[in-house]
Order: sequence, then C-alpha cells, then structure tokens
Amino acid sequence: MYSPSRKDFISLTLSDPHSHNYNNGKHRRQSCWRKWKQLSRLQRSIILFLLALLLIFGLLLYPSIAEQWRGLSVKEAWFTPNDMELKPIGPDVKPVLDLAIGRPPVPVLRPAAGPDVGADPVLEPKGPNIPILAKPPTKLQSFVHPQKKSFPNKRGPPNIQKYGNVSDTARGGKQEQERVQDGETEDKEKTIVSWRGAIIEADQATEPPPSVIEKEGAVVSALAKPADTAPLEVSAGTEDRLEAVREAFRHAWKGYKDHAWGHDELKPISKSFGEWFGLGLTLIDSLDTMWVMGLKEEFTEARDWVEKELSFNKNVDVNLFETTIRVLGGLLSTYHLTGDQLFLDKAKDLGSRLMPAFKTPSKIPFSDVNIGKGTAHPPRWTSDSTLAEVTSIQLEFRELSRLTQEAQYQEAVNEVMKLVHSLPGKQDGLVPMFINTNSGQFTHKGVFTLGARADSYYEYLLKQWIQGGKTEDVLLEDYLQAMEGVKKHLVRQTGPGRLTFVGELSHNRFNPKMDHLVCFLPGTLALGAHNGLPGDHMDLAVQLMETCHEMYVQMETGLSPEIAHFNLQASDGHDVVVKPADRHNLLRPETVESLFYMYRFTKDTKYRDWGWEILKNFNKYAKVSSGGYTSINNVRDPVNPGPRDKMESFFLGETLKYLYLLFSDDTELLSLEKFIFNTEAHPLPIWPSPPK
Ligand code: DMJ
Repeated sequence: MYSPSRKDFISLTLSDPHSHNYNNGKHRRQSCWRKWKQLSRLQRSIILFLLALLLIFGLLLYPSIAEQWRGLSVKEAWFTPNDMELKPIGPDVKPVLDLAIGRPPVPVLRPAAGPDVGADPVLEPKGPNIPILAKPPTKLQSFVHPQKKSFPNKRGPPNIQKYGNVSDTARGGKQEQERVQDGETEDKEKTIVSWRGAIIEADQATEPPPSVIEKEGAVVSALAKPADTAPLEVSAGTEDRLEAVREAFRHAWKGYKDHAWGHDELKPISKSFGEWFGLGLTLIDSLDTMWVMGLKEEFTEARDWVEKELSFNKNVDVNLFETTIRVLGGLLSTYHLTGDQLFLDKAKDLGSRLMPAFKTPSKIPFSDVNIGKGTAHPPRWTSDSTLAEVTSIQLEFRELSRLTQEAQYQEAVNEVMKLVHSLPGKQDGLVPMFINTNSGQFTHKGVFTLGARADSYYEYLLKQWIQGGKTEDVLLEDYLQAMEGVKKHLVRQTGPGRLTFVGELSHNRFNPKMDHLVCFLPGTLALGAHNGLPGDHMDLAVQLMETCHEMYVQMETGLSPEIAHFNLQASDGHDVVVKPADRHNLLRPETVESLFYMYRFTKDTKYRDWGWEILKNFNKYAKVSSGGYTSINNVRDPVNPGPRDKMESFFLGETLKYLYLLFSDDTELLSLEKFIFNTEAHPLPIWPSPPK
C-alpha cells in the first residue's frame, strides 16, 4: 500500500498509438538547437572545450585500444588449427631459449657414476647400505639460498586430510569431491577419492555397505580365474616375462577395444567406458607402450583413430596437468619414437589450446582449460592450484618449444619454476602443496609431503635438469636442497623391521604415512645418483625400494594399498599398517617404475623378481576375464578383492611399460642416457649439451 501522500504523485501517461512519437526526430533536433542557443556564451565555450579535450584523448588512446581489440580477436582465433608445417626435429636440435642466461654462478658438478664418466671428488662417494638419517648440509648447499622463514600460518593447516593429505585430487564435474582422510578419524569418512585419474566413488570405499558387497560377489566372478591366465613362474626367463607383459597389454587392450574404443577409460566389469575429458586418454597413453612392445597391429589401428577421430576443437574443460602428462606427453614421445608428423601436429594443436591456463594474475596456471573456447579457470572451490600440477608440466612444454621453435611454451612454464624457486614458505627445500593463482603465494603452509599433490614437483626438478643437459643449476640446487629436507624431516625407520620410509610433516608434527605415490622416489633418487649426485641418494633409494616392495608382500594379495602407515614403536607388531579407507589398489605404476630404474643401474635381479611377482598378482586379482584389468577395493582380501570396475589409463601407459622395460635386457631400448621419462612414463629426448 502507498501512503496517501505518495498516492498524490502517481500519474499515468497515456500515449496515442497513432502519434508515431518515435518518428519526430526533426522536432527533437529543432528543440536541441533552441536549447543550445539559450545557453550563455560561457556555457557554450566550456562544452566545446570539453568536447575538444575528449577528441584529443580519444586520438591519443586509439593505438593501445586497437591493440587490445587485436589481442581479443587473436584470442578468439587462437584455437583455429594452425596449419604451419612442422618439420621433424631430432634430439640434436637445440632448445629455443638459452638455458644459461641469467643463472647465478655455481660450482660445476661432474657426474660421479655412470657408464661414461669417472669419479668426482666433489661429490660424496657411494656409501654402504646404512640407514639414511638427516645429515649436515653438503658442500653443494653452500650456494643455495639461505632458508627463508615461513610465514605464520594465518589460515590454519589445510587440514591436511581435507585438502592436502589425500592421495587423490578431484576431477571435474560431479566427481569434484575430495576424500577427507584424517589420520585418526579417516575411517569415518568415505566420500570420494580421486587423484590424477583415480576416482573412487563412495560406494567403492573399502568397507562398502552390505548391498554393495553382495553386488561385488557377482562381479568377483568376472575376474579371471587362475586357469584363464598362463602360469607365470618365478623362474621364467627374460623372453617369457616379456611375453607375459605383452600378453597382459593385449588383454587390457582387448577390453578397451571391445568396450571403450576412443573413450577415456575402460570399465571392464560393466563392459562400458568412463569419460573424463573425451580425448581417448587410454588410447593416447598407450601409443608409445605399443611401439616399445612391438605391437604393430594395435599401434596402427590406434594411429588411425588419432588421425581420423582425435580432435581438440571441442568445448570441453580439461585438467591442464593431466592432459599435459598423458596426452601432450604421449603425443610428443610417440612422435619421437616414430618420426610420424601426425603426432607432432596434434601435440602442437593441443599445446596451443592449453596456453590460456597461464593467463592468470600471478602466471601460476589455472587447473582447468576449455580447449575449445580458450578459457581457463581454477577449480570451483578455490583459486589455488596444486603444486605438483603446476610444476610437472615443464618437460612437455619445454620439449614442445624445442620442436616448434616457439618460445611461448617454455617461457610460460619457466615462469612458474622461477616463482616457486623464490617463494617464501619452504622448509629446507620442501614445498607446500598449494599455490594461489591470484597472489602467486603458497597457501596451506607448514604441510609437507612427497605424496599426492607434491610428488612430481621433486621428480621434475631433477628431470628438467637432466633434460636440459645438466646446465640449469637452479633446478639442481632446488632438488638437492629438497632431498636434504626429505632426509632431515621426512625419512624415518619403523620399530619392528627397521624399514625406511618417507612420512609427512604437518606444522612440525610427523605423520608416519606414506602414499604409494611416494614409491616414485627410489627411482628418481637412483636416476640422480646415476647422473652424478651424491652416493647417499642411491643408498636411500635402495632402502626405500625395499619398503615399497614390503608394501606389496605384506598384503594378502601381494598388491600394495594406496596408502600405508608405518609403525614407529619398537615392538614386534607389523611394520605396515593399512587403514580401512586406504586398502584399495588402482594399478598404479610407481613401484614398478622404481624397480625399472633400480634394475637398470644395479643389475640386481631381485628387482626383476619383485616386478614379476607384482605382475602375477595383477593377473590373479585384477584381471577381468572378458578383457581389461580393474582397480580393486581391498588388497587384504584375496577372496574378495572387490573389483572397482575401472582401468586407469596409466596402467597401459606406465605400469605395463615399466614392467616391460624392467624385464628387457636391451638397455638401448629407451636408454636412460638419451631419454628422460615424463611423470606418465612417456620418454622425451635429453637435449644436447651446449658446447663448453
Ligand atoms: C600418473 O598419472 C602419474 O604417474 C602421476 O605423476 C601420478 N599419478 C599417476 C599414477 O599413479
């Protein structure tokens, strides 16, 4: 209701529909002119003066506005496939950027080990196999930056379990949930786990409700029975083992081909597929594995699909990191192995479509890019990016720059490394797990892990250094300092069996928890030692390799859980404790990856035998009779391991490839003197060293 006084002001204006008011421009012009003439001379002069000023400003600003318009239209057009012809470029082609520019002078490291190098007095000699405890900084640390004080934690810990200490980061869409996994209370939480492709739905948790268990009873029968699989003997010779891996690949491929062809992942139990980005992830992840295994027929049909079906010109949000390591990495490595221009053309198209991710205030890339629209954004719940995700795309983007001779890719990822290198918030080289895309600062400080969300940061420090011909000393400094930090803060031994493991640190509180993901570390440490880094890195590698092996053999299925907790008490209890929520196995590669490096560098056949046991157990508990392999829910239950109905693309891209390389006697097959593997096991060439 209006008050009576306000009612007085209500009026109605009724217009005559035939009056054509919209057409009386002439009247309006005349009345404007009359009004203008009614103004005083002063008023008219002021108006004219202002108009003149506006005109001058307009003329002055025109070039920069036009520039922006041009920028916008380029942005619109950036996803038009570039038809520039690319010539195959061999490993001897130099990087597009000069890696030596702007680097501080540092002591020269000469490799101490390896086939073609002599000992180096600067570096520590290889020691005996003794427990690795924190040591005083090595000489090399004298040139690293003094430890910067970390900021007081204003936001509180990330509840490591809620945001950080999860083994899986979230996927897009309805899968964007995170598992809450608290050291003490995690068993109560059974939401969703996902980490780089590993998605575990609530109903797939390790202790499912009875109805699910009943359902599982039905799917267990879908697992291959022992009779379905050729017996794999420990004594099997090299050729038998290689053939067994090829056979496993063919079986996985059959499931994919029959039920998921061209889609991202096979769901082998339901004989269907799962779509994540809609880019044929499994197919692309598998290309170089097929090439290495000599599976020509399979390779040829997959190549046909890439040529005829694979298009990046689609309106889809992809995760920058996952797409880079799996798809860009897979295409680049296949190009190198085959010399087939198709793969480089596709890689270039994809690379250019991923670039909008770097358009952030801080230049720390967003996690997600729409490769069709050229837009990028962070996850829905935060403007943070994950450390591992922004620092484990460098090998691929740097190689893309070298191949295309376009600096933009390398510049974008170098910028990230530069920023991370100089940020406050590290602790003895250990780096927090999150970084904000607006401020460019670490968030959730004080929490350190070598597992989920941080793992491949450490891996790529070393690998970029090797890729670049060991010339980028800042990367080496950061890697060496970080490994000292690992030894000082994270390496401990169990009470009962003196197993060496890598735990986590949350605001100076040690948590004896180790993700299976951390099992990449023995391989990386060994690779570093092979490239001249301190001998105690190799000692630690040997010990951690033992522990990763124990994570398998101490389980009833002989397969590792996703996360292990270690017993620090000096008692006769078990060394490895597995919480109910952590008993799943996603067919992950990290342990067999490290076994491959350890065997190549030591030739100790026990590493091959350990890998052989793992393959046998995948065949026993994860093989699906109609084709494919499945992740399982419970590595402690050999009777009902609980198939999860999902075959991750990395099983074909990494796990089977590393097993094959582990059993192969041909050290020239992807020689570690010539190739560096990206974090998805896609080999990229090591660049030629610049002339001294
Ligand atoms: C892979 O996608 C990569 O190895 C990544 O670095 C870690 N997670 C998976 C495999 O476990």
